[in-house]
Amino acid sequence: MSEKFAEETQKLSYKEFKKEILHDYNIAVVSRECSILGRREVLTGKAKFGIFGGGKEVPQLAMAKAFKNGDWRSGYYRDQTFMMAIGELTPEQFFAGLYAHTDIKAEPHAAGRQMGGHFMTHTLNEDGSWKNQLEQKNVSADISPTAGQMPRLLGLAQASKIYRNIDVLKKTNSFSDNGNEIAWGTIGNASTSEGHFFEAFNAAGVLQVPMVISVWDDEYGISVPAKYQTTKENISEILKGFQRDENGKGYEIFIVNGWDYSKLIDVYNQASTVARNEHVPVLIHVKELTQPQGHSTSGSHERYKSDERLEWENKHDCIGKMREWIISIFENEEELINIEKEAKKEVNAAKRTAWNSYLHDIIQAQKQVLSLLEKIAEKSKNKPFILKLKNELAVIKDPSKKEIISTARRTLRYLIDENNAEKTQLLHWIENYNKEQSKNYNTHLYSETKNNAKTIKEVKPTYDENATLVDARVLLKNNFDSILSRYKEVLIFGEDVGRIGDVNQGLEGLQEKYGKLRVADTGIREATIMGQGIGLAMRGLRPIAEIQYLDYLLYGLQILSDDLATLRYRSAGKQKAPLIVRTRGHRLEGIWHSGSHMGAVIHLLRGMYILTPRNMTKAAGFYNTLLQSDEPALIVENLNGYRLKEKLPNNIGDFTTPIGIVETIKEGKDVTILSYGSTLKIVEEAAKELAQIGIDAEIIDAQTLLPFDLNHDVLKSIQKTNRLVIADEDVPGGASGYLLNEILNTQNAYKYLDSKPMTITAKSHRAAYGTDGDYFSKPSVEDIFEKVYTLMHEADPNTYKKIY
Ligand SMILES: Cc1ncc(C[n+]2csc(CCOP(=O)(O)OP(=O)(O)O)c2C)c(N)n1
Ligand SMILES: [Mg+2]
Repeated sequence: MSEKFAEETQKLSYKEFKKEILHDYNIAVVSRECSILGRREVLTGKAKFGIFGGGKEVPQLAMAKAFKNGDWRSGYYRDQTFMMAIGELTPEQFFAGLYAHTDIKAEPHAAGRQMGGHFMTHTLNEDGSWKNQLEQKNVSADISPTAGQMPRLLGLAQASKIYRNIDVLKKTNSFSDNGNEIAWGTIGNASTSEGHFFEAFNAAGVLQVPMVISVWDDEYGISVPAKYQTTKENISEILKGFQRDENGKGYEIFIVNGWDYSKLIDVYNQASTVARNEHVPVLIHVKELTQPQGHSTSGSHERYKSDERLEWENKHDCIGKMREWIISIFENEEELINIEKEAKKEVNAAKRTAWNSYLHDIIQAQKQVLSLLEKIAEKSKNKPFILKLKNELAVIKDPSKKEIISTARRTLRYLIDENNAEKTQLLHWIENYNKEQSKNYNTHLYSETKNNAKTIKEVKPTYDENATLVDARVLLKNNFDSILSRYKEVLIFGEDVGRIGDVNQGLEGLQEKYGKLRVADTGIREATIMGQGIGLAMRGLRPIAEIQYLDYLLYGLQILSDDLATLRYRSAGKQKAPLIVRTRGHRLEGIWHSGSHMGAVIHLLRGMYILTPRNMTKAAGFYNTLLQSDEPALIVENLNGYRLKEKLPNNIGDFTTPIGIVETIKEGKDVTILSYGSTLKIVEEAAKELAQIGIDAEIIDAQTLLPFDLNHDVLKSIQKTNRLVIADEDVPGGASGYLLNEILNTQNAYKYLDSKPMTITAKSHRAAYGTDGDYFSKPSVEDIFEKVYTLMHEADPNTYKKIY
């Protein structure tokens, strides 16, 4: 027993001491039994896939002891024992997760939307408002991409620093008690090979935030051993240079074996004290862990581990070692045998209860369909066929929803020319079942609460009679100034955002006014700038995180796509992170300054709003709208718009730009041209030239790509002009393809078209550098003029003679 642990335990009576250890042992063996039975459930076909925490139980007991109310975890799929130890996972819930039970009461970790082993706690009430995070243990919803938990972890930890150091936020709130909360991260040894790990690790050292990272080291990443993963096969060894010392701030680093229960408790205690009190980040390298059942249910580890390794793992199993240690102090094995026996019984019973509960409603549905089919068959001329379907469904002992509804739908094919009450009943059943399941599987991509951004009403900008024309960046800056003074929880950060007030001076002077924490420079590290935003937003702050140019969004895109954009969905509406991502793009020439991969962006970021304001007044309005809502969004400002003149509104900070509403910026009767962002300037110029030869184009600004045109105003325009052109700078089939699909398929505008719908896009190529490179890569005024003219020529060759 280590000294520190002995000291701590002296404070407890012998009885209490023993009770606590046996309690922990019990959690560990219950957790292990869950892993063992869980694997069996998958192999016998009751669940699709299993990934478990076997072999990592003991360090998680220690982490749970140091984890306090208000703290946060951002971890990965091995942490079932931790979840059990903090009281947030029962064996029954464990199996409900494995079966993908869609009732959130039975499966509170993802309501069946994620594979088992992905955990969370609820941070939102039913109405979408925040719960008091100080009264609970907080677990940010897990994601599967390895190291994807790291960027968010940084933000969760930084929130404590913000709450501790910004006076106006210190008042009692439900997120932080003077910044005393730790963000605890867990990651597998192999996942530390990812860039996200190193980026977040460095950033936390720079920021000095209370983040404790545990590396669960079992020397493998699926089948690939440490020698292919980590230099010197040792993550703490190579991170030694981060150790804080007289030369500068850095990390506290601990190394401990994962089977050493008492030492682990010491280490986690020390880590907790350092991180909580001093806001120093900590690395705990937990070594000598094992994976007794292999990586997951999709394979067995005997395929890639040597006999020696397997034997070593057997000897070093952390529960086995803990057991030996307990026997060495209490000299009594019987209690342990009893705990083990009871655990088996308990887990077996929990498994059965969870399965029955999961199946209950499904069996009801099966019975309903069987009875409907029986009645229908009696009346149908296709009786034998329907009875065959019925019988096939009847013999399925543990049916899936898919098997039931698919049988019901296939039956309809035998009833095509039959009409009776029974058929109507079946149709109703199918409709209702689809609706019910849609609630289970297809909800909460966006906020379904009253704070939904789409409900924020438009407030138009208003102007003094003699309103001044200003550089648009001044308008934006004045609006950010207003935002920072109205919303104390707003923080703006990114590369060059602080000292110089961003590369286009949209924040000029605001760091001086609001301080280095609220308007902050960051390192060049887009993935963790996004992660910072996500974590801060989860803890009640309102970050505006900047990606310097749209071209570099790709570095942060993975984390936005996998984490932020899925958060509400994967948590079934129980977590949110209302992060605003600010960037600028379009019309700087060259491969990396062409910035128009909007198609890629909208497809990867379903779950966020994608807003493309055509000027800074519109952009400012979007910020104002979003801050009144609780949803995440990306705003793409026009890079060439900051020096253009715009009229300064007199209601800065108050006016809003609505989400999902297009704007007609020029009325016309001959052709509808839809565009967005900076391409609109080119479209407007082309429209002027077209007007000179008698073609009257209607120009519509899409304004928001996700969601697009909720009122179907483009359809109304097409009903008038009967012609559609979509113009943008993306590749063919990119954002213009998406818009075309929305208009033709969702709005059904094809009925009103007299000409083939046309898209005018950049070439199906890469964009070249410079003015001329741009001209020959992207749509020009001439391109738009000629293409629209050709469209009109095809429709009316007498009026519009062939141009060339
Ligand atoms: C980005 C990404 N790449 C690959 C995978 C597939 N994958 C899942 S787990 C895993 C190995 C992780 O090993 P480690 O981090 O050591 O954790 P362990 O499973 O050993 O606890 C891999 C490659 C993934 N989930 N995400
Ligand atoms: Mg590993």
